[in-house]
Amino acid sequence: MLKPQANSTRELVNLDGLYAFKVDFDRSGHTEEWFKSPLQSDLEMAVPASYNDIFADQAIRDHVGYVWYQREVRVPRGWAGERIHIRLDSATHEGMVYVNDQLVAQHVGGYMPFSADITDVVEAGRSFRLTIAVNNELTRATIPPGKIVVTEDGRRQQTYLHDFYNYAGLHRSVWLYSTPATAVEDITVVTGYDGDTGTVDYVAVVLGEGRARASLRNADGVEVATAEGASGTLSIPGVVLWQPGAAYLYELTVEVLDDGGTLRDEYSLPVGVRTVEVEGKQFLINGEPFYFTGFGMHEDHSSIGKGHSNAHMVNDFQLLAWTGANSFRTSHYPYAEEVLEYADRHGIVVINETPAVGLHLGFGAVFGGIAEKTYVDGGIDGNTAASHRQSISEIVARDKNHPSVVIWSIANEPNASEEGAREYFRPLAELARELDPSRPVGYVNVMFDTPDKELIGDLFDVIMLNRYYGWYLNNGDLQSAEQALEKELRAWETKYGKPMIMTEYGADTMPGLHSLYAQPWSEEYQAGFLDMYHRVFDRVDAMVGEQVWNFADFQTSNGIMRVDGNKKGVFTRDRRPKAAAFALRSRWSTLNNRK
Ligand code: GCB
Repeated sequence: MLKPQANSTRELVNLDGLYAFKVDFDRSGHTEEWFKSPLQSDLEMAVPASYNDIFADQAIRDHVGYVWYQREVRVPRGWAGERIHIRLDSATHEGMVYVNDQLVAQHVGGYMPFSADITDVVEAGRSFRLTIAVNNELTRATIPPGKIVVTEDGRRQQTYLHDFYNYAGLHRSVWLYSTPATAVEDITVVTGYDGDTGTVDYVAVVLGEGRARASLRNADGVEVATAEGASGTLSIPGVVLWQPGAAYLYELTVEVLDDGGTLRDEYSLPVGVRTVEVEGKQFLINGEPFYFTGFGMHEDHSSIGKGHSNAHMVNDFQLLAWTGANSFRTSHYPYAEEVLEYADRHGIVVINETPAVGLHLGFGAVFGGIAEKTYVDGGIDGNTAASHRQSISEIVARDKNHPSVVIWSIANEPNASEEGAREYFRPLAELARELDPSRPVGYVNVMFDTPDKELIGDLFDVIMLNRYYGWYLNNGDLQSAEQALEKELRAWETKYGKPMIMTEYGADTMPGLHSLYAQPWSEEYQAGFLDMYHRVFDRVDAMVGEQVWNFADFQTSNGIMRVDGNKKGVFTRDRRPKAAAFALRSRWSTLNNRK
């Protein structure tokens, strides 16, 4: 799944900006065929952004169902004879794309790109009406799952068991692009090294007839290796490895030539040469023990919600660097591709997570409902599993070539102790490994599934734990929390003997609330809480990482546990530091990142 690019054989037009916008309150857009004429609405909506917080209208914010976007698009004159495609970097959670009167693409899964070849329905030099219907509904068959309930007075409400607001819309860019008839359709690279010789194994999928060749340039643009054919190995004498904190990228170019030697297509990809392995209780990058520091994050900002913004992204990365973080987890869904590209360029290590969050129906009780069994028909069942397989396949297809990505996290806090958990997860773990044998695979464990109850850890390479001793348990009593935490970590170490990462630990904190005492919600309590966890991590051998929950405050659904969202951020939602940010900066900038 190659990201579109402009080069000597391909063109790319960005379609971000303002679109006509209409909310389908009566669910009549499809029957009335809104795509066939200009949308009857005064509203305009910016792309990319979530629409929820833009209109000062509760009905739009709470809407469950489709919204419609529309604009005119002109196909460049010079594209005659090329294949023409439309690509959405995401549509949350379902996108239906119409070119004039015709449906050209439909995709379910809110955090992944999809595209359609529209060559046969558009014309170079002419314009067309682009209409996109976006649906925000979540059901037990989607990833993440959710459930729509109907109130007594007939309003439909979206419920879900994950702790972040169900922002929706066109969160990422929209593109029109061209490719030649003979084209590079996909590239997969796997890197390694032996001594100071690096290797880049590449496999290219080529559409149409042609002779493929590959070349590799170093960061100075000097060609260092070439190979003939659609697959092969490029050897790099005196390789410079991609290292955490010291990124180095080569550029791989795959070209396709016709019989006469004329270039038909080319595609270039940044490549970082590095290895990732699990050995005993250690997590190795380039053969050296790596210790993760950083955060679980969210794509979340005020006004734009989950919309990608390069300015906000750069600012978030700068704050990560300021705290001394060397990594983050894309909790709880794949982030925009720009984020991974940035991490590649800056040597930030990423745990890449699918949107499989909320697969624990016992959580209903926590959110004010009832605790249900998880692995039953109509619950997390075969339909959910089919979407989950799609999520795993797509995240690997999109992100397999990023050196920054070192672990696939295939789920966050599923029910891992109930009967049915093993049957559900075994094939999914196998699928992830089969699709990418080069990276460790894990899932993130919830506090209820302690090592005495948990059933699936042996299916994975790393143990990733979210723990809240001192917050949801032992609230306000860090001494008891410290003992309980250490006891549990030692039990995990004994049970599996695998590397362990604390993927979440944190305390809700009101900025500006101070206390001399161990008082939950105060800035001092948050800092003291983190400090306590760090003491314990430093005593447990198998711990190979700490990622605080969360990088910044973020929006959630309503509930008595949330005050305008989740306040476990070390930064506020507008990215001002709480006291804990300084404490982390002091630990992480002095901590030897290799324990
Ligand atoms: C968790 C979840 C995360 C929540 C967090 C919390 O375990 O993985 O999505 O936001 O706890 O703050 O409760």
